[in-house]
This record gives sequence, structure tokens and C-alpha cells, in this order.
Amino acid sequence: MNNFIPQQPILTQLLQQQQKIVISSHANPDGDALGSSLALYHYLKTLGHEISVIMPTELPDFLNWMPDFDKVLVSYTQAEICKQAIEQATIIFSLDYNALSRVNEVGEWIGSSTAYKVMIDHHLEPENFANAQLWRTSASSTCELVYDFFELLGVWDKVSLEACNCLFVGILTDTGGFRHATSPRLFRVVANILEKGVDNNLISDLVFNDYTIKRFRLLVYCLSQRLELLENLNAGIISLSMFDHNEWDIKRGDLEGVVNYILKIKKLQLAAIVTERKEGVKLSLRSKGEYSVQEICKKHFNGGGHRNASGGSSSENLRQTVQKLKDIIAQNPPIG
Ligand SMILES: [Mn+2]
Repeated sequence: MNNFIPQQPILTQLLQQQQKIVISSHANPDGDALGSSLALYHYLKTLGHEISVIMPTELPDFLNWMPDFDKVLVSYTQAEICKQAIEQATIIFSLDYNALSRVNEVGEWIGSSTAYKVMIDHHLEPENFANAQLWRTSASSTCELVYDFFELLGVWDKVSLEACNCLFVGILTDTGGFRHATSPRLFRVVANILEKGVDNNLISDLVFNDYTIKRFRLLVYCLSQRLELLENLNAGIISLSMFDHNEWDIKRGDLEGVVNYILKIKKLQLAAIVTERKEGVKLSLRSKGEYSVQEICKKHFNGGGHRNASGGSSSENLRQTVQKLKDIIAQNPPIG
């Protein structure tokens, strides 16, 4: 699978002693980041370790029902506590990211830590910063890999229902409700997770039917006022200015999934949402089939991710960034 298996005895041994553990995940954490981190947290907690879960930026509100959501530390607002936890850590887990640059200042602290580092991830092109890696791009989600991690350690029978609820959230969100990145193997994994008592209907409802009126109106606004359809390029772009952000009081998570609506149009192969924020212009791209938005994000917008879902940023302004994106698409338009 990767170079994890040779490291497994070391990790099993380490986990038999009391450790100070940090579980970290990426900025703008999503269902998979939170699900994998909290699932691992719930299991490790039963072994009596001292554990801190750290994310660089605010958590999405729509997942605030997840068990121990409120235990997650956010380095953006709690820098000192997070820095100290990382400095004192003896084991650090990096979940759902594979480059220290994806976790802002948390990455710098991890980089200078001497802790035993474990990376569990499914994004393309990992950096080599960990002592042990469990990495597979064909995995639907990091939650699927955390399931593998439990299996590799031989502890699946000790994993609680709470932890399984968390794993289910990450798989559900990263596959868009089992619509992409699935495999026969994933469904077997999910069967094992459901057998622990996970309520599929309840969690699907909590995850997908969670809009506030404000968020729903924002979705309508994005699609009716801010979407440009480039029919001859089989693409669609939503752009949101700083003004929109202020006007709608857009918070993290409010735009989650908006980009996917564009792909509901039959012929469209590429969808983008470009947002102007205080920290700069961000892009989130989605595609269907073989067309790779990962290449676009990597080559032109200092980002990356997966073939059909990637993100990046731009140092140019909103209008210039949208134009640049259109030019890039025009040079290599997806076939509808
Ligand atoms: Mn993921």
C-alpha cells in the first residue's frame, strides 16, 4: 500500500506507552478533515493518551454536532496553546493533507518538532516530512485510510460507535454522498462501519440538509447573479467579491458545495468558484471525468488536490484571476 507497514510495529509499540499526541488537519477543515481527526481522537482517547486536535482555521458550523467538535483547537485564534501542544508532542498525526504548507503556521511548528510523525492522506504528490505514511490517492477519503489504520493496528473491534460516526461523515462528504471516488472496496469498509450501529439516514440528513435560510439565499444569489456560463467551453464560473462577502456576511462553510451545482448541467465538465477575501483570491475547481483541475491548480494557482476537485490561490485581483482562468480553460477546453 505504501511505506506504512514497516513502521507499524514501531507505532504499535509507541502507542502502548503514554504519549502526548497532536492530531492536525488542513485549513478550512471539511467533513473528512474533521471526521478523520475526531475518529482517531476517539480511539486514541481510550488508550489514555494526552491528545490535542489542531486545525489552522475555523471549523464549519454545519458539523458542530459531531462528538467532541468543541475540543478542536484552532491555531488562528489559539496560537499559543497550539504551538505549545506541538512543541511538547511526542507523536504528531497529519491527516487529510500531505504538505506542511497546507496548514499555515501549524506546518512550521510541526516542521521543527522532533516528534514521531505520521501522515495519513489521499491527496496527490505528498511531501516527505513524516516518519510513517499511510497514503493512497485511490482512497475515497482520509476517513477510509483511518479505517485502514485501525485494521493495520489490529484494533478495529475496539473502535467505538462515536469514532465510526466520524468516519462515516468523512466518507459521505468526500464522496458527495457515495457519488464519486468510490470503489467496491469502499462499500465493504462502509458495511463494517454501519455494522457498528451508525445511523446512515440521520447522518446524511445532518450533513446534506443543513442549510440555514441565509445560506440557501446565498446559494440562490450565487447561481442567479454571480454565475457565468461559458457554454462553448463547457465550463461555468461563480465569482464573489469582497463586497459580496461583506453584504452576505459569508462565513466558512457557507459556500461549501455551491460549486457542485454548476456540474448539474449535462454538458458542463468544469466548474469554478473564485472568491475575493482579505487574505487574497481563492479558487475552488471541480470537473467531471478525465479532465484534471488538479493540473490547472498546480500549474497556475499554487494549489492542488484531486483530479476532479482542487483548489488554489492567486495574487492577482478577482477580475484578473477570473480572466486568467478563462484563458487557461480556452487553451485546453474540456470536451462536453
Ligand atoms: Mn479528504
